[in-house]
Amino acid sequence: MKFSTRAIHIGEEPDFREGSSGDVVIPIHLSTTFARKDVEVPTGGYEYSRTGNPTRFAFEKKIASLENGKFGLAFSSGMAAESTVAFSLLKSGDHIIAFDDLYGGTKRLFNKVLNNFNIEVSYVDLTNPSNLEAAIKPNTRMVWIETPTNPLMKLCDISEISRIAKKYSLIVVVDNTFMTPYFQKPLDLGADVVVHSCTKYISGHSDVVAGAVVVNDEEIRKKIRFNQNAIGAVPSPFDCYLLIRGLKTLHVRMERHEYNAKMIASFLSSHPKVEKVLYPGLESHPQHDLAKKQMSGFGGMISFYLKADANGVKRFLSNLNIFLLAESLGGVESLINNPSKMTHASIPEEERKKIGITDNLIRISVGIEDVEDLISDLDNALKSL
Ligand code: P1T
Repeated sequence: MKFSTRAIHIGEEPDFREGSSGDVVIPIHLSTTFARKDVEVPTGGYEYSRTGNPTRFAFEKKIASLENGKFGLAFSSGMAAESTVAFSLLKSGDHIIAFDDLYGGTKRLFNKVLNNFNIEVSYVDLTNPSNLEAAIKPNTRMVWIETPTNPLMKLCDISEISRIAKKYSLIVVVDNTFMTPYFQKPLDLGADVVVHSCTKYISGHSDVVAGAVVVNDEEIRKKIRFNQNAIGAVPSPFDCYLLIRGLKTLHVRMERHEYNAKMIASFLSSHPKVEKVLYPGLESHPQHDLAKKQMSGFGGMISFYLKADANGVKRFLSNLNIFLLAESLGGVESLINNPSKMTHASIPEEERKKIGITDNLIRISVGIEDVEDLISDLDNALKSL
């Protein structure tokens, strides 16, 4: 089955057995526990809802299928997914090589949580894969990347990074939140673990906080699965229902996010008040060729530098009517964010400046509204500068 057919049907095959109702949509199994007739045999394999829940399993099956992976695991947030991956696959004394541009919360997890467990991180510019080899130490165990990165839209070559990592038995984790499996499939390119903030495009409507992990390797699955239950950061059955519902329209939404983003990126590129636009779909993006090679689309996220000082940035943001000034991304509504003050404020100023997260950097999550309305909203606000 192709992507959109799987998005709609996998995990929700109707149950036609005697006494079943043949639901087309998986029920929301609210029961926290599952009764059994035999003390040794859990009914249908279910014991307790943190350990396993039919609605959650349906979501896990669907997201795994869409990532072309064998196993899916759901979590109560993207950060819960990331923490569980780190605590399952690393131990005290280990070293991570991470892309130097990552979601601020991921850097906070690395710098302020994992460091307390003696897990070390080096931030490396992995736009050039040979920088990976140079950063490997005897205790390096993991490579952690986002591509494109949040918020600078930098790419790294997943196949090449995975090829190098394999030589040194390093686990490659790819945060695929920005692209979603519709536009990029890291496992097919050689990565070991895919993580998602499902709060974004996977759910797609800004109404659920959740995360997911997809893997192919049984040993890796076992470790993460153990801690999914042991740590217990699982999503509720209702959240799983929303995630399933979101995935069914992922392909349609992503096409429209991208269509709108391409138009907006091109509008911004030629605007005199915009210094530079960062969008992998633009030929001016330094890694446009890599984007075409490893992604099947360019997505709905755009960052750009305004030609403005702090007051100008404030004026621009407060003159928007449709774009909402808010953290997060990937919903049907367009959002705008000033990373240095919002999503990436937890990164020390010096480090932010070093990599290019300056105060005039703006990130937009292009929604699926009418693109003419979105462009005229931006145009109006730019006129205030
Ligand atoms: O918010 P949560 O579901 O816990 O996911 C964290 C996360 C992980 N990875 C990426 C690439 C992310 O962008 C995020 C969350 N990001 C935002 C809230 C944001 O506005 O960038």
